[in-house]
Amino acid sequence: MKYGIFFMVVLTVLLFTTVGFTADVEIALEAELANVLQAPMEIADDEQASDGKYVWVEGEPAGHERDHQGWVEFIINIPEAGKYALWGHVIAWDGNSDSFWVTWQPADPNENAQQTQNKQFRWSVVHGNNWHWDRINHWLDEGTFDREWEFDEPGETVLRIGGREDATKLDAVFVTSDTDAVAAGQANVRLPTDADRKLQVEGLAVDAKGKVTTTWGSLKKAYK
Ligand SMILES: [Ca+2]
Ligand SMILES: [Ca+2]
Repeated sequence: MKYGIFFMVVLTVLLFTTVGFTADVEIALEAELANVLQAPMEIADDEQASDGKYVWVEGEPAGHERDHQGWVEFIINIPEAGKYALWGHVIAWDGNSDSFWVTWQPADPNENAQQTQNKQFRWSVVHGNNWHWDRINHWLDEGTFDREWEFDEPGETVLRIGGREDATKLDAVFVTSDTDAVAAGQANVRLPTDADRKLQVEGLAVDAKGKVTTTWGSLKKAYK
């Protein structure tokens, strides 16, 4: 009997250890529930989008009238140190509406890429008129390469996705510690579920700071 309990404890510990070492961290975020929404980035409706909404800097396909303006910012609590990749659920009509600026602190510096135009932070979005997943890359002069971010410790991080070419659309973001996957199917990407949205909103309430609370108030109004 004593041994029975002993083995059950060992098995339980082994099981949790195995799960702990093999499971990827996966966080699904709704773009329109971002902690900060900076105009002219705005929330728009599309019944094909996750939860019926997405964010964009409104524009015509070849408009370029409001490039390099507006952003969404997500405060993401990552549960463990390590490398991470990001996927965006997007629409990019054409070559004039297919890019964003992306920084994720503290792995990236506190740099306003819309001002510095630093190509390290330039995301070339794969084209498509229907919602599709694209792994966030950096579009350098040498080509376009998948990005990964390394965090030395768990905790609060700040992801900013800023407008580069107007009319590029962002519906949702998927955070994963699987940095090897190059196709969405391999990366186990998912659109946010009700549980994900609840976590995104309530996680914010727990961590809210003055600035975020204010922004959230106005965003909630816009979201209704
Ligand atoms: Ca372009
Ligand atoms: Ca959405």
